[in-house]
Amino acid sequence: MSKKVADQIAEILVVAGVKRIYGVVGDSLNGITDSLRRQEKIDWVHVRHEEAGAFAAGAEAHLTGNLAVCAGSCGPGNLHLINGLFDCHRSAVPVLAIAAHIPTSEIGSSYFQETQPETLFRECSHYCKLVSDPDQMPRVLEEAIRAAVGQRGVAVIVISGDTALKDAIDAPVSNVAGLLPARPLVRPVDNDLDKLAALLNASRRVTLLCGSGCAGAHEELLALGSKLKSPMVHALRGKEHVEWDNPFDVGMTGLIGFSSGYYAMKNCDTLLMLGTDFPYRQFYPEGGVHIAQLDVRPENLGRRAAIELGLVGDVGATIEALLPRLHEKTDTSHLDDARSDYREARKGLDELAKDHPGKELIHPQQIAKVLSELAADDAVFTADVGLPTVWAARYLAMNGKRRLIGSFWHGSMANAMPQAIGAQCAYPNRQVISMSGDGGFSMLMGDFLTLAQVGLPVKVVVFNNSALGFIELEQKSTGFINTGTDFKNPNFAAMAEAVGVRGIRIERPDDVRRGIAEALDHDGPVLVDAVVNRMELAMPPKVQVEMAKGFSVYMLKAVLDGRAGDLIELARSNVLR
Ligand SMILES: Cc1cc2nc3c(=O)[nH]c(=O)nc-3n(C[C@H](O)[C@H](O)[C@H](O)COP(=O)(O)OP(=O)(O)OC[C@H]3O[C@@H](n4cnc5c(N)ncnc54)[C@H](O)[C@@H]3O)c2cc1C
Ligand SMILES: Cc1ncc(C[n+]2csc(CCOP(=O)(O)OP(=O)(O)O)c2C)c(N)n1
Ligand SMILES: [Mg+2]
Repeated sequence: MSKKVADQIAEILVVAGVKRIYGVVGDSLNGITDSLRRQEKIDWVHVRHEEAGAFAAGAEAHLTGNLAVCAGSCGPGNLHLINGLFDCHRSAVPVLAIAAHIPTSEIGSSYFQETQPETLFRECSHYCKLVSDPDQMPRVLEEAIRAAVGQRGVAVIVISGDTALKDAIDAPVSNVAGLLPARPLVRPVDNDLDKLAALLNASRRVTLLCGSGCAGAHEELLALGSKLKSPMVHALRGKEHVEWDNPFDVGMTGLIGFSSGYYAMKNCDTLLMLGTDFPYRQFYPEGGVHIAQLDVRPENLGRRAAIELGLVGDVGATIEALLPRLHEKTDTSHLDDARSDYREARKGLDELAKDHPGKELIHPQQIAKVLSELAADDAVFTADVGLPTVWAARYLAMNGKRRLIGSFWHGSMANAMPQAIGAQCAYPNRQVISMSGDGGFSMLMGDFLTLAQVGLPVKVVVFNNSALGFIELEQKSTGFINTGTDFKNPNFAAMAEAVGVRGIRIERPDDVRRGIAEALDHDGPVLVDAVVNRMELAMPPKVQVEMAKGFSVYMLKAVLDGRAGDLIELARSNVLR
């Protein structure tokens, strides 16, 4: 049999190191899935919903740093990919989507299932091209792969089923080095490093704001902190890379962050942003504070706060070149103050996670804390958007081996379990824990069946508060009457058992540790149905009124903090106007 375009696609993906494709089959994809079947080198991971496939691919790409692939059949099949692909693209992880298309001869005739994939995927990709002739191959697929890997994000190839079944042209396929050139090492020029050093040397209280761009630069970060005696605040996506074994870490800042993070940034005279795109402008210091920013992407400089110095470079390489230019500071008072604020904030949060004997209600914080205590050293955690993100950010202890993934930019519900599927496929022997909301879990619940079908030992912990809790809290705190937030949930543990997955229901604080230990020890997929307190008063302490102006989420903090006085003040300035 002559080589088909579909075979060529499969071959190129093997060269690119692709191990599996997540998707749902369809006639327009049959040529490709059949090539994979014959080739026996790439697994087809049969998910129940294409969105779950895209989330799974994104998680695999996030964890491994390598290209991951998902696919959908024409029309609705590839439309279902879109939300997950937005997440991958916003998270800047290299994912290729194969969007199968209607028959070539029918394009443009409002045919059955017709959409315009090149338009639809444009917004969530760096590259989106139609393959309509075998002569375009292998070039188009190779370009797509280089775009996804090089620019970090999504690339889409659109291909009709009939094109995939045409004879391939006899063209050479790139080797790995040609297909996947290594990332360059970028460093600011000496003059810029001198300017940054002069600014830091002249400052008394330097704070570092560190994001995911600090991955792989832990040692350099610590050396910088030590020389400058500077506290380090992390952004959520920086947590897994910055927080651990770090005597300079003073917690996260932001809506769901720690007050110590906020104050360390407010009380500095120079803020140095390292590999972060932390989005919430209200949390940046104002007036009189110098801000410098280092990022590999020039377009990300200065878009969150007014900076006076922007440098393009890699965090690790730049710190290395910067260190010899810095004078060692001796005054530790700024760091000491921030560390002491951090200890206070940590103490308050840990108090909320305690199991008080005789109490009936389980605090969701207790679940998260016990998960952190009992999980494996190299566990992968995924957390749903909503309150599970809050619990993950506050209670999971990172250690340089553990990983944490969420939908932190796109902010989509239902991300955690599908991401856990991708994590477990990529790392079959690691413990993978999905911290799911009951809303998030039930939104893509069909793919719970994938755990049993594919044999993925994911531990799904459902924070069952019978509500869209995050939004309910927002509604309550901003003066809305709760609407559309409650759930009539089944017993999720019994439901799990009915589909062949171990189910453990936890209803009392005394049972939390035992239930979670049993789940983590189980040799296969498990669902923990953790019945937790619906109205959890859990926002960070000591949020100042001035932060809240025009920003309703802060009212939430005032309510949850029990500071009625502040609330009235906030209501006056925000709602009663
Ligand atoms: C419900 C909810 C609540 C949230 N609340 C908060 C909150 O309170 N606080 C919070 O922090 N986040 C919060 N987030 C997440 C938030 O939206 C952002 O996603 C997060 O703050 C971004 O973290 P980051 O700066 O590390 O981001 P990234 O986007 O990962 O930023 C990394 C930056 O580093 C650059 N970079 C990459 N590699 C390098 C390198 N080698 N050298 C130099 N630069 C590099 C990139 O170009 C990018 O600009 C929340 C999300 C959700 C869903
Ligand atoms: C797809 C999608 N729909 C709606 C929202 C708005 N939203 C954000 S969090 C949330 C509630 C999540 O509820 P659940 O998963 O039960 O978690 P909880 O906050 O209750 O712990 C909603 C509706 C969203 N972010 N994504
Ligand atoms: Mg809920």
